[in-house]
Amino acid sequence: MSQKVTPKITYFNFRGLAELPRLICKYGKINFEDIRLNQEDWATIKPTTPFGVLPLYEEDGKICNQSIAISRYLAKRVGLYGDDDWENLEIDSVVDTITDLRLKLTQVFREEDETKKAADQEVLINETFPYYLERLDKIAAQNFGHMAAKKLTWADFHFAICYGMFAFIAGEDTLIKYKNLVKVKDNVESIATIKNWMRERPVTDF
Ligand SMILES: N[C@@H](CCC(=O)N[C@@H](CS)C(=O)NCC(=O)O)C(=O)O
Repeated sequence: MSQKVTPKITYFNFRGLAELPRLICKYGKINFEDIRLNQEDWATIKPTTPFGVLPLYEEDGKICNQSIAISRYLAKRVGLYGDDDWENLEIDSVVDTITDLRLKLTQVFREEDETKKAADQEVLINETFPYYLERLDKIAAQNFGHMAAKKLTWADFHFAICYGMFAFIAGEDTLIKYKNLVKVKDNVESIATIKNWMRERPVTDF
């Protein structure tokens, strides 16, 4: 990838929404500046950003937000995309579905009313997770341990990152029965560049 200046990924000191573009860069050996803002710096910078949210991706004086769009762009560059439009549709579709599930999880976590939060968490674990994970597991089986296109794509990376969040809420024991999904995660985490990144990245809770 030819680039005049080292690209920058700006986010907070979390894995969060920046981990997918970071992981894709690590996989594709795209050198990038891993900028992690504290709240004070963010308050200063926020009004200068396109939509007042992170992560941001900067390259050659240009800047863009939206973690999934950024990830798709980077995935194309490093060969983590499909071979045709249909494969790309399959990949995008499963990426968005995984994102839907992650959003359901974060909604529960942001709930401030403790009684409602406990009830919502119950539904999440007993209904929402099984509904999504059973279906995603079937997709992973049909794709031989991948989320789409029967090969390694950025959708696998997205799932591998979200797996940690899902396991944190539902418990590792609950997820272990989705054997094909565990395979997707293990596959990604066994890639040498990813293994190295997981070892060297800042340790954060999420
Ligand atoms: N859909 C956006 C969501 C971005 C977003 O909500 N970012 C949050 C952090 S996870 C943020 O910047 N919050 C700080 C703020 O709103 O001041 C994406 O995927 O990039």
